[in-house]
Amino acid sequence: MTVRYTINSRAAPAPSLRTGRLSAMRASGSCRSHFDRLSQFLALFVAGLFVMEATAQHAGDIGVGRNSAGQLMIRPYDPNDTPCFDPNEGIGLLVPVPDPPTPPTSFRSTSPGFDANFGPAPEWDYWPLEYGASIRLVAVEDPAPAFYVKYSTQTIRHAGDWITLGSYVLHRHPVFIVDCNDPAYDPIRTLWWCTFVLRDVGSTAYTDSDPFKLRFGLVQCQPGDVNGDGAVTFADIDPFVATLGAPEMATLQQRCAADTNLDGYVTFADVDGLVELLSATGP
Ligand SMILES: [Ca+2]
Ligand SMILES: [Ca+2]
Repeated sequence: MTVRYTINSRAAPAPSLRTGRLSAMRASGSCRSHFDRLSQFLALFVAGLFVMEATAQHAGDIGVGRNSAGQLMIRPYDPNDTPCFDPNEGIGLLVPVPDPPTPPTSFRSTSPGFDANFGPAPEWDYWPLEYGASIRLVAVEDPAPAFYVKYSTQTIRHAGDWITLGSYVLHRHPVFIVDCNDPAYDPIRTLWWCTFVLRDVGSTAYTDSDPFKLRFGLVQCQPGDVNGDGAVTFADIDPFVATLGAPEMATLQQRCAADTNLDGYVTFADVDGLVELLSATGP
């Protein structure tokens, strides 16, 4: 299990009843089968007590390199190597601006950044960029509602937008922003994201990286640990069901932990994920 981000000292803004309810209702068509699975699981392991240990958060910046075929790539995470941020696992932490107790006008993060100065990793065919590279971060989808990325005068608000990351020795920290004043901002949402590629417009002419999704949230949580006791057990089922039924009444921490499929909301689509987390720990 992976701890995904660190606890934010500030509570969430007052949640919206509307969007969370609508999300749950949109997913309700499959609620019967999901609850059937949960019931079957409970019957099967009713005597069990599952404990899930957290591992260290993925830390550091995103390593920007290329493979031997000349395609840009991000450096895979290795717990025994220099820490780097793996978008497949890590989630960036947003902080409120301005500081509490003033109501925030935005949530922002400058981490992870992008760094081309990691060493080679031959086992992954990961190599440093060569002189002449000029790398951009390019959005390949519209960012999540109310979410955008900014560096200096460059902004990513739509698919196709880009910002400059730099040369073969680049090390840059764009600002990832959730705008609370955006009409599309939903305070009950717990995650925002965008999918990007790395693009070389320099003389090295590397091909685009594979797409990767960067996610950002407001708190750290362990998926499935809805009661916040540090483990995923049967004791999380009741608070999960309560959060599912009334996400607007749950804490930010509970909504984060109950969102097992990482779509930013607690819906019936998260039931399977909870079952899998419970199953993964074993009786
Ligand atoms: Ca728990
Ligand atoms: Ca979800």
